[in-house]
Amino acid sequence: MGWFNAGSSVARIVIRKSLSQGGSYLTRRQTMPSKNLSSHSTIFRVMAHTASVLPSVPLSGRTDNFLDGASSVYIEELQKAWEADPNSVDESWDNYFRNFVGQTGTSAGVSGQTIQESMRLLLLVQAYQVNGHMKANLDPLALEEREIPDNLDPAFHGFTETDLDREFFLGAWNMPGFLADNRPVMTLRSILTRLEQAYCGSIGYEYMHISDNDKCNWLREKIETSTPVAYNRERREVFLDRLTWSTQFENFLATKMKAAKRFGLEGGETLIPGMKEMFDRASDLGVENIVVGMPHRGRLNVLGNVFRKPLAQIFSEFDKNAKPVDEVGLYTGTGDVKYHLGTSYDRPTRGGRRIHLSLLANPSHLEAVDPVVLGKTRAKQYYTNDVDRTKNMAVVIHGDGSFAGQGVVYETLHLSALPNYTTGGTIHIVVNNQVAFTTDPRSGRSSQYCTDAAKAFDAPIFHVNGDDMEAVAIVCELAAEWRQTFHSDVVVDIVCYRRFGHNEIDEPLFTQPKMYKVIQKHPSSLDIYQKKLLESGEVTQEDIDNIHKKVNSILNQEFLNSKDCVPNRRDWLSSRWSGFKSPEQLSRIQNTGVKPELLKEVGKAITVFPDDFQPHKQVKKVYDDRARMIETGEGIDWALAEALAFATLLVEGNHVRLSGQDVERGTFSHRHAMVHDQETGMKYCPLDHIMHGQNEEMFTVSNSSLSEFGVLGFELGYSMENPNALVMWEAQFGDFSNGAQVIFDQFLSAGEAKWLRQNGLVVLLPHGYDGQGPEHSSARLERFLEMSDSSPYVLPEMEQTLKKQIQESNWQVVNVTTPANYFHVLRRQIHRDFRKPLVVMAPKNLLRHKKCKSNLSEFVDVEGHPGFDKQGTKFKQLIKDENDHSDLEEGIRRLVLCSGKIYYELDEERKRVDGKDIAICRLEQLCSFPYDRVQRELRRYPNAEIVWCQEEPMNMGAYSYIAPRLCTAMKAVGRGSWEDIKYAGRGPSASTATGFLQVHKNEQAELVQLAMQPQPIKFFC
Ligand SMILES: Cc1ncc(C[n+]2csc(CCOP(=O)(O)OP(=O)(O)O)c2C)c(N)n1
Ligand SMILES: [Mg+2]
Repeated sequence: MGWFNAGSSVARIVIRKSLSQGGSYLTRRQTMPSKNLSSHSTIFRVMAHTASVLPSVPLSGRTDNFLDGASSVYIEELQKAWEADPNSVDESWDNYFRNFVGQTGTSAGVSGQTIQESMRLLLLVQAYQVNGHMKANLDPLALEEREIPDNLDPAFHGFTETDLDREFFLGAWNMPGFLADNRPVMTLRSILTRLEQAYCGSIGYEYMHISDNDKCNWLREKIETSTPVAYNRERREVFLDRLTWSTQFENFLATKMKAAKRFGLEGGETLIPGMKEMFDRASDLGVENIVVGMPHRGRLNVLGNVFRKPLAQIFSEFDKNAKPVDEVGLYTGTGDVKYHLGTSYDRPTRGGRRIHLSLLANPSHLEAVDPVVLGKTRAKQYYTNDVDRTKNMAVVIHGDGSFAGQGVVYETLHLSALPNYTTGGTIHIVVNNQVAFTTDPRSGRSSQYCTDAAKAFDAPIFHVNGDDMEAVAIVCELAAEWRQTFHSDVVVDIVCYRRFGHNEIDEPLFTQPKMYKVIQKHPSSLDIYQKKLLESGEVTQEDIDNIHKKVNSILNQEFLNSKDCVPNRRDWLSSRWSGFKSPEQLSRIQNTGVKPELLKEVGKAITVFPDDFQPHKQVKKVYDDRARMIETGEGIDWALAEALAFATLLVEGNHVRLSGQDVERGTFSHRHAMVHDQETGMKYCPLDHIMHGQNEEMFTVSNSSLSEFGVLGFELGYSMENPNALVMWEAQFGDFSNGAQVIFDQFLSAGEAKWLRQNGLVVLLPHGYDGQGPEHSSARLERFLEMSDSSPYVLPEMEQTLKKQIQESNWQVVNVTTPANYFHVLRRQIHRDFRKPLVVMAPKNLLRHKKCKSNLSEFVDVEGHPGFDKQGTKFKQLIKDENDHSDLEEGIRRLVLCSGKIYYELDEERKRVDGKDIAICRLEQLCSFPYDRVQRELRRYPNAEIVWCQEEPMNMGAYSYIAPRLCTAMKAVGRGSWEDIKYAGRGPSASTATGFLQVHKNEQAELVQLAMQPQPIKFFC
């Protein structure tokens, strides 16, 4: 075995010389070329000690732990001190000297061992623990050029060939693994053999970055075990069978569907048996549910072989003409390509249990599904009362390019240990085929490994040669054990290759000629494994042939069956969602008001603190004011309306969760859902105390990490699990929500159409022009409206008993202007028989606006009560003019339609100019467009000039969305057409808003005055 680097002796002499001369860290760096060493190598720290630390602290004062100490002079002085008084040194040194001195007399073989040699030996062992992975045999193609760190060379530590058969005393250390063996005396050769076996075989363990000693020791014990894992014949046959399935599945598709894109797993086939081992082991350790997210690569293989999606169904999806038969009356959506679809399956495990697997549907956007997987897992944990998070686990599969490159990976990892987001550890599997489309790792990442981001989170990383079937199984099992033991993230990096191009019709030789010449000659992992088992005599060629025959015959049979396969899209409801209506099934509109007694009761509960609790004075006042609002039934503000919506939903048995940056207090200091005792710092959440014995998590309000993509994705996943939960994400300002654009575009707006999965997530996006500049004004309302899937030119069915307008749209967008309406729109999310995402343009200055108040009566659902109208108390899609106009008002000369907080400014201006002949109506719901309500107002004011007023620039806000719809509504009631819609608002602009407060004020005043001006309004402002 080549332990000593070629030519190392010369280099080492140079290094040793500079060492003895006390060379500095910097000079050493110049002599050692590997850029990766500085962070890993302990030896550098040792050298630094040599130069600078040594003389500064008297020995008696040192408390160094054994493994931190270094220089020979230091150790000799330490030994003298120990000899004089064993208690004068750290316990670890005491152990060391005790063992060392105790042994020298008894073993002739070690009698010549100096303390320095002992130290160097230990540093050599430690070098392997830290850097052994750099020498591990990870690349099946053996093309990877990695510099082996110098400190893995015994010569670096002063040993020579002649030392190989000398015996050394290692000591008996209080540390599991290699040093804990009851073999304190070993030759250097056997020490090196053991180290190489443990750290430089087909598995490269990266774990020494973990700061927790117990975790390191746990791993060390597994890695440095003197009895490496050896699978028995039975297990090996299972691996062989599974690997054959994985391999033949791709081969079969390659021959049957030559030109089809499937993003095959060829080159990484051991993923499948590896995953199965992982899942079986996890099940043995108590896991009952696994939520999986994965990209395109090998997805069909995973679907067929791990999730047992019927193979016939998978094959049928390759048929170009395959399209779900038009199932009359059934919503079929727009569909998605086969390698994006999700599924779920109850899988029997090796241990005789069952494990429920769910694979989430995902878009092409690599890694976007990661936080969604975590959110869904967390919700499962809530609903199964999985307090220690050992029953529900997340597994996310990645590509090497995307794991290294996509920021959402980091954002997701960052959720892993946050109390309200942790799932007790995610297992990450990287199918590291050493290429991303046509990009080599050298151009695709700046780090040594594609997995380096995970090191920041103290996750162990197991790099494994994907050609070594059993090594893959070992690390997959180990990952499951780690997760169940430490409840934290772990990464399995399967280093493999991609046998063909990025997809099957791509030519890889264009860009990776060298690599693909090697690949062409490279045997498959199945070939390698078969050969190994044949050589070991554990299986015969006949056994192998039989497995192949069995697999091929099933594949062929399923292929024949696929011809009669009818795609079934009706599985859009999982069990917890049964009873919910699909878009073509009419859902009855329900009242969302509540009984007055209930309001008073919960109102009291959420406005008191425990006797000894001392909130901040101003917060106390906020709560006292809320108590007064409840008491008097007047002046209910935004925050209280929201709290009442939460409280009443909780009392009705629903789970409520609000997350986002600073949501506990509220960015605008209005919510104060979590209150802090000013003396003790203890936190108190009134909404946790509405019912006796209320589960604390039933209402969750949680500040999140500073991530939009990650956190919105998480909440989306959370809301997918159970429909009886009001799940909300609030952006700090709506402006920042575009950091999560992929979630809006790929999941929220299109998820139901693509994957037939309903979702009731609420997104609160503070929006409104208050002169705070371009990045604190606009939540980009126009984008949400533009993504609405309703036709602007077709009037939907508006008859109350047939109305399915909202059900048929992809999402709802509202810009609500009263606390009561906010209360109702939140409650409406739950009080209906379907689920639909809700985007709320949330206010900022309305939170404290003196006119933006509601009376408790508007929340109440009692006939005869002031808020009660014909259909009861519910969300108002349009709020009529506040002056009590009759059904026909011929004297009104202008009808101003608007949405959001501009209403209050318009109303003020109207008062100022005494514009009694102007009506102002608020479109509280923009999408779905309330045609019926708008037409009612058009009829009410037959002579009015029709104006759309907004504060956003003309190319933004709701104008482009409203104009054609308003036009359709007008035409249908004979009230004119496009040119009869007047616009009062800002002109087009590249930037969302001005950065100059005075300019803002002028613009705002101008547009409000324009809307209220006595003379008719021209079309263009
Ligand atoms: C966010 C995003 N950007 C770009 C793409 C286009 N794309 C599809 S696959 C791919 C390469 C992925 O490489 P890697 O993560 O290593 O996975 P592999 O295909 O090698 O398994 C790219 C760039 C994408 N799907 N998603
Ligand atoms: Mg790749």
